[in-house]
Amino acid sequence: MSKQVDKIPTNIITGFLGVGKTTAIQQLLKQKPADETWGILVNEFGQIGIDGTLLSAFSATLTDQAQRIIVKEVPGGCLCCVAGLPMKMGLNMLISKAKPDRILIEPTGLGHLQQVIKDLSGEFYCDVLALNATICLVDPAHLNDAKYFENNHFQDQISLADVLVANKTEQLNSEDKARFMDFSSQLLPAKQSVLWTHHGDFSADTLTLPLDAQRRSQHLSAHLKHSHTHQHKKEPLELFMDPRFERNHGEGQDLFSYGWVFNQQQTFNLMALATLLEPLEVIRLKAAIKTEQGCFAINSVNGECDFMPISELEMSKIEIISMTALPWQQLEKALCESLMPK
Ligand SMILES: Nc1nc2c(ncn2[C@@H]2O[C@H](COP(=O)(O)OP(=O)(O)O)[C@@H](O)[C@H]2O)c(=O)[nH]1
Ligand SMILES: [Mg+2]
Repeated sequence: MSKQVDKIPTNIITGFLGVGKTTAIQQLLKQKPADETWGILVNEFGQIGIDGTLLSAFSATLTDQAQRIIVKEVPGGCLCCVAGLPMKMGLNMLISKAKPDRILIEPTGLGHLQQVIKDLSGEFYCDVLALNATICLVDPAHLNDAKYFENNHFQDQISLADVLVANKTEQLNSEDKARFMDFSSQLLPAKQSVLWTHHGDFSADTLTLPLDAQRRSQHLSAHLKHSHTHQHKKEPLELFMDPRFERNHGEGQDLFSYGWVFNQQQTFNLMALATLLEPLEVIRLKAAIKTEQGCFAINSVNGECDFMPISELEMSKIEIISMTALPWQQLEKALCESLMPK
């Protein structure tokens, strides 16, 4: 007699760079039943991977649930470009090692979502995963900002979503609120649900809503029209080596990423690093750092920089995503000058 194997309910949590996807996953993890194991697959545009570190540090604070949260990171490029081997390896490892009761996937804010959905609902995974609603977070203020609104990825994410979540709503003015209401009510086909929240706080019941197969197939055929033309360039920037860190640089989709991973012995001076990073006006900056005052997560979206204490880290990681090429040598020199003297 063949054994019935339950498919693993899986959701993609999507949205543009810095909109609050990782924050939403943290809120969902708080609602995880203590006897369930959840697997989280995170992919980042940059090469070094920080969300995985932050999610693991966060799950360690959830005392009851921590041991049943498994985070797997797939750094380097958008999920569709690494959707081949690295993503499948990451996902397969999650499925086989963690045997999760539920999977949440956070693709980079720039991935070609259609391809990811197609792969996850294709023959390779259809017997293993039950792909549920795709949940897209949007900062309603971005509807009035051409940098976001005219971006293909931003638009794709919204049209492919089954559930739209307006996030960061606590900082909206009434004009932005009205614009979002208007916009979301006119979307066709209509969304299964439109939620209104801040700090990614919505009910985990949303995860059980189904994926709309019709929406998916419409977009898969539309997708054929605009083919996959973007490229990711990975340049190691290995002009000279420094034993204190490794550096990474990536380029693609009109964005530049710069990352540094410092070795375990290096500790930053918190004030010096804050003075360096806070004025940087880049589209996204993420870091997990060791300082003389403890460990911190740094999150900056469009120049708004936020430092949050976190649990112990093995090493410091800093990643910057910019719409223009940055003078990375200068930045790197300043980062090194912000290290505590040995
Ligand atoms: N003001 C405000 N900040 C938020 C909200 N949600 C997330 N953030 C912050 O936005 C930054 C980026 O969030 P993150 O979850 O890392 O975004 P992701 O890049 O989409 O994963 C972090 O500093 C979050 O604390 C919100 O509703 N309001
Ligand atoms: Mg994230």
